[in-house]
Amino acid sequence: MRSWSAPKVPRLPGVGAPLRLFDTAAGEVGPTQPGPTARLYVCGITPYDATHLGHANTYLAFDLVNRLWRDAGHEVHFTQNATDVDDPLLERAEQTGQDWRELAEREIELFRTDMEALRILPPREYVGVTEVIDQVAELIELLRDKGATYDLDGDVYFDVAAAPKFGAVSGYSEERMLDLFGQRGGDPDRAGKKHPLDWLLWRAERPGEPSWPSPFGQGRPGWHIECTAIALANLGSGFDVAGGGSDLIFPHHECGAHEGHVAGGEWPFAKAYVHAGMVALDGEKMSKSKGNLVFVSRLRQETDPMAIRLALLAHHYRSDWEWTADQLASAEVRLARWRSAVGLPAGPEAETVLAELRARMTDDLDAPGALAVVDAWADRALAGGGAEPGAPALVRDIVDALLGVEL
Ligand code: 5CA
Ligand code: ZN
Repeated sequence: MRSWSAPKVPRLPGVGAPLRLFDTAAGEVGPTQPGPTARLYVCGITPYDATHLGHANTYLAFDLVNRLWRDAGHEVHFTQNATDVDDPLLERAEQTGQDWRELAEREIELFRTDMEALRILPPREYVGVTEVIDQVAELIELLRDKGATYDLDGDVYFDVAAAPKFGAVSGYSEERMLDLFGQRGGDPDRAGKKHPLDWLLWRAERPGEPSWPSPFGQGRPGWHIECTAIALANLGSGFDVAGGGSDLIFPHHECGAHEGHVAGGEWPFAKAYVHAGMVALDGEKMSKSKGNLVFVSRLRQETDPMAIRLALLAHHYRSDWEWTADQLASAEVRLARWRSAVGLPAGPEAETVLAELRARMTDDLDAPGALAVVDAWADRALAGGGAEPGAPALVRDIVDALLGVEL
């Protein structure tokens, strides 16, 4: 599919430090160690509703990863999927009497415009699952050849017994896994399964549902295998970061890691599993299924997208937090102050701003710390401190390149 257009990223003097990130599988912050090309996979939307602030927060986090890697001198190969056929999409289309393809296409297009407005760097490959059904089926065949699957009434399951390291990504107890599996699209109670946590790879055609031919008969892919197939095809096994919100830790990233391991023979499938926190509204996680949403496209009608970006940056990417309207008001004030400061003919020297921002951001993306650094510079500049003529322009570039905020 078409990706979206890329904002320009200014080049900064010098080179940033290696990026350190919290890896869920390791349970600690450690250095990312990409080669010349850093490889990033970020799970995309299920396009049955518009982009909300929770999505935006997650994609912003990985946009920062992308920017910090570039600043450290890497090229970044970034791939993203869109889950353009899945139960929730089909259910929504059915409820509202729309064609599921049209619904998906419309929401994906809106997502692109939201991502562009928020200055999220686009993936090199933006792949809809329906574009790669054959690739997904081939991967399932490979898993079948390795003895990792079984058939249940025409559906194909991954046999969790074929994944000796199961649990290694999430670190969750079996009880917690069972609980989350049921809540997040799994079917722990289906009769006939060998183990409650075995997950669906291929779903045989049901009446009224879209389906494609495959070696296992007409049907459609299960959820986790799509990301494994798309990541493998574009990035290969052993890529640097697999990312998404923390609701994807289990089962999605856990299951995907073992599919990739069995298929590619390499462990770990991704060198680091990185997760953004959940954004809530009125005390509950923002989610399309609950409907407690603040849409990016709606907020964009009343404010500058850079204020939205700044409002999100005020939270550490790993924390869970709740959206309130006053956060946007504070972000608007900050944006106006920063714009005034970089519009001055001179200001306090900016090399230390660059060094401090790099230090904050490469330390597990401490965006709130980075905002404080720029705030302090802007305060000094607006108070008439400093006489460096090049400083305002350099701060403008730093904030653009590392935080993605255009002043
Ligand atoms: N299509 C799958 C991934 S393959 C999916 O989870 N789609 S989604 O539309 O439900 O979510 C898209 C991304 O936004 C995921 O990374 C998810 O973890 C993240 N996300 C969803 N809700 C929130 C939220 N309230 N706060 C933060 N991130 C969220
Ligand atoms: Zn995914």
